[in-house]
Amino acid sequence: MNPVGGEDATRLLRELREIYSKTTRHEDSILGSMTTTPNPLAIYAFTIFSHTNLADLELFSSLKDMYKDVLDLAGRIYGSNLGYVTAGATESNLIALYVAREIHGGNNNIVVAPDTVHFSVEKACRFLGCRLVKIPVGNKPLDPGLLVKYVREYSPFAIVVTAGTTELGLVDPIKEVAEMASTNNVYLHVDAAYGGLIIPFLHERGLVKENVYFYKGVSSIAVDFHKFAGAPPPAGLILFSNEDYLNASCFEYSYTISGKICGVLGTRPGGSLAGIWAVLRGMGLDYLRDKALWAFNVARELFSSINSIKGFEAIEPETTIVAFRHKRLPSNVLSDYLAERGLFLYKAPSIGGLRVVVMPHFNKALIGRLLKSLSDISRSTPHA
Ligand code: 0PR
Repeated sequence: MNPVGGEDATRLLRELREIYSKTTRHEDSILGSMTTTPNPLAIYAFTIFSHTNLADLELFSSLKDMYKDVLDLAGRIYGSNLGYVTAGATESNLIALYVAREIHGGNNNIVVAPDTVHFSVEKACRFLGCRLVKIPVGNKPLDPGLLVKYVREYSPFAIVVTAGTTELGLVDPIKEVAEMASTNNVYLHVDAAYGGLIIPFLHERGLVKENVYFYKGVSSIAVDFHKFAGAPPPAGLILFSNEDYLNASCFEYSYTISGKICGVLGTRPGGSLAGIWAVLRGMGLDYLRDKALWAFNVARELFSSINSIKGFEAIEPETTIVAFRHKRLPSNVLSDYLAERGLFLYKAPSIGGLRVVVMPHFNKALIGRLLKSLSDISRSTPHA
C-alpha cells in the first residue's frame, strides 16, 4: 500500500475484483437479511447519478421529474405524495418522531409502541431524548384495546406501529390504531420499512387483513426500497399526511440554491432517487405484486417444510418471514452451524430461534441447502 502516491490502476482493479469475488452473494448465501441483489437497471441508475446531491434539487434540477414520478407512484399506493427520499427507515423513523414532538410534543416526552418495534425507533428516542414505552404483545399484532390503555396512562406524543415486523413479519392493525390516534390527536407513524412494498399487494388479494395506507389518523409512513424492491441502498422514503408535518422536517439552508434541506442527512445520494425510480418504472407494480405473492407462497412452503423436520418448530408466517427454532439447540449453535455451510440467517431472539426473510433472490438451490442442513442437524441431534 502506498499512502502517498496513486497506485497502478490495473493492479488496483485486480485487487478490487479479488475482494469483490470473495464478497458474500445474496443468491448463494443470504437467507435472513432484508437486503437483496439490486436490480441491474437500478444499479446503473444509481451509478450514473453518483455525482448528484439530492439535498439540492435546484442545483440538480433534472432530478425533479424523477422525483415527481416516484412521489406520484407512492401517492397511488399509499394515498399521499408528500415526502422525500431518505437513507432508509432508521433516518425516516428519526425524522417522524422529531416531527411528532415538534408538533404534538408539548410537555410530553413519551412514545408508545408494541414491543415488536424495530430498534431504530428506540435509537431515535435516544437521539431525541424521549422515552419509548413498549407494550408487550407476545409476538402478536398489537391489540388496539391494549393501546387505548397505554395512551390513557401515558398520553404519548406519538404512537409507532409496524407493517412487517423485523422478526416475524407481523402487521399491526393500522386502520384501527389510526382511528384511535385521530380521536386522541396523537401522531401516528407507520414503520413499513420492510412491508411497505409487500403488504399492499397481499392485502389486495385478501391474504392479509391490514393495508399500508394513509387512513385518517396516520401521520407518516416509512418505506424502504432497498429491501424487498431491490433498489441499491440507501433508498428509503418518508411520506407525511400533510404539509405541516413535511415542513417541520425541513430546515433553512439559506446559502444553498434551494434554500432548504429536509431530513437528517445533509448531502444525500441522488443515486438513491434514481435507483428507486428505476425499480418502480423498470419493474413496475405488476412485477412487485407478483414477487410479493411469490414470496408469500415460498414462506408458507418453508413453514411446512421446516415444521416437518424432527426437532424443529416454525411459526406460521403472517407475511413473508418464517421464524423457527430447534427444541434443544440454542440459536447461536444453529446459526454457527449454518454459517459454516455458507448459509447466513439472523436471530429471532423472542423465540430463541432464527428467521428466514424470503427475498426476491431466493432460489431452489438456496432453499434446498437450508432444508438439507436442518435435516442433517435433526439427524445428528437427539430429539426432545
Ligand atoms: N424498521 C424495520 C421494521 C426494519 O426491519 C428495519 C431494518 C428498519 C426499520 C431500519 O431500516 P434501515 O436499516 O434501512 O435503516 N431491518 C433490517 C434487519 O434488522 C436491517 C438490516 C438489514 C440489518 C440487513 C442487517 C442487514 O444485513 O434485519
